Amino acid sequence: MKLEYNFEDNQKKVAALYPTPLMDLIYEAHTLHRKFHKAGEVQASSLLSVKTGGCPENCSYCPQSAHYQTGVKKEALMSTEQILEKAQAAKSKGATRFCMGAAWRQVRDGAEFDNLLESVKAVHNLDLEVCCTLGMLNQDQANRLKEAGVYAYNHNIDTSRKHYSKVISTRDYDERLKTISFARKSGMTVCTGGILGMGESDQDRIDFLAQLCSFEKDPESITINTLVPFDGTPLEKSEQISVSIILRVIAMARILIPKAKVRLSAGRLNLSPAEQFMCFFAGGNSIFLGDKLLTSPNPEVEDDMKLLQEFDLSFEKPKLKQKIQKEGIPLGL
Ligand code: SAM
Ligand code: DTB
Ligand code: SF4
Repeated sequence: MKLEYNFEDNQKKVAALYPTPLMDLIYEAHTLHRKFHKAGEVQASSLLSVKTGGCPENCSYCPQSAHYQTGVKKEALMSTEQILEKAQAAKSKGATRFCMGAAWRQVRDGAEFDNLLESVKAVHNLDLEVCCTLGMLNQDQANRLKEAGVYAYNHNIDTSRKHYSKVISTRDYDERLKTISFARKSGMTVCTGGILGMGESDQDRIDFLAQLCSFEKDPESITINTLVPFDGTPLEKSEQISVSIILRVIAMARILIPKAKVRLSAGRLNLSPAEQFMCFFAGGNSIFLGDKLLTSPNPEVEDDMKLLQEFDLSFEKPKLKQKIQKEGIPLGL
């Protein structure tokens, strides 16, 4: 199974671009952004942890790993009714995409997965774009998720191949790439990305970006998290990553994969409104809306509304199907 395409060439290309002065890099990124996206428009996704804590993996950043004492309680998989209630609330606040996350190493066939597939169908029927992040999958599981109505599968490569083994030892990089390839083959769109601020070097960030553009087909969505350090995890004492690095990586992602949504994910609470605005200027065009990510806090919805208003930004409109249901078939269709 071929997992990488032209990685070495991409690595050279990315290494040549990476040192570009930030002013020029962001100018180039913003110019491309305008070609493929509406400037100033931000997609709002909502995130829900449908199965929290007790994960057997040892990801050094993660509060949900059973290997660390972080105070996150292990909870059972949420029921379809519970999930639907949250999805409805997210939709009423303006979210167009609903992402369900599970603290699983991998999906296992059986009653839990069957229940989750029912939840996916129900959220899909609300006409929200359904995204799932459930750990590793095989091809059959990916196909079943697609059939149930999952639009996007999120599975992060997190960092460079070299740095990955320093952060996680219970699985390897190629297992990540394999799941991404199964998701792609099933017809789901792919959302992948990583975390900045885990002690990686510039070369690691170059390799990470090169990996993001070495899939058979470019991901439709790139998620850029900055580390939220949790007490009890091996990365608890990590230093906050600088805004210039966040901007550089976002701008590079926009240039390398111009059509993708670039999501400013975990870590927004550490960025001022002006810094977030710069991230949107540099190529970011999606956020998680709602005061909680999976287990950690995220800006209050009212604060995000203020941010949008203050900086003349707007949320991406619901898809046409949603508009038709609400307003009837528009003239000319
Ligand atoms: N268990 C599944 C998996 O690992 O693919 C899905 C859930 S997992 C929490 C989803 C992603 O959240 C991880 O791949 C990682 O990139 C991100 N994440 C987890 N903890 C984080 C933290 N403390 N700071 C920033 N991002 C984090
Ligand atoms: C992603 O890249 N970031 C989101 C989403 N995909 C699932 C998760 C962020 C989690 C931050 C830590 C927490 O809240 O537990
Ligand atoms: Fe488990 Fe995902 Fe957290 Fe890793 S990142 S410990 S796989 S929940």
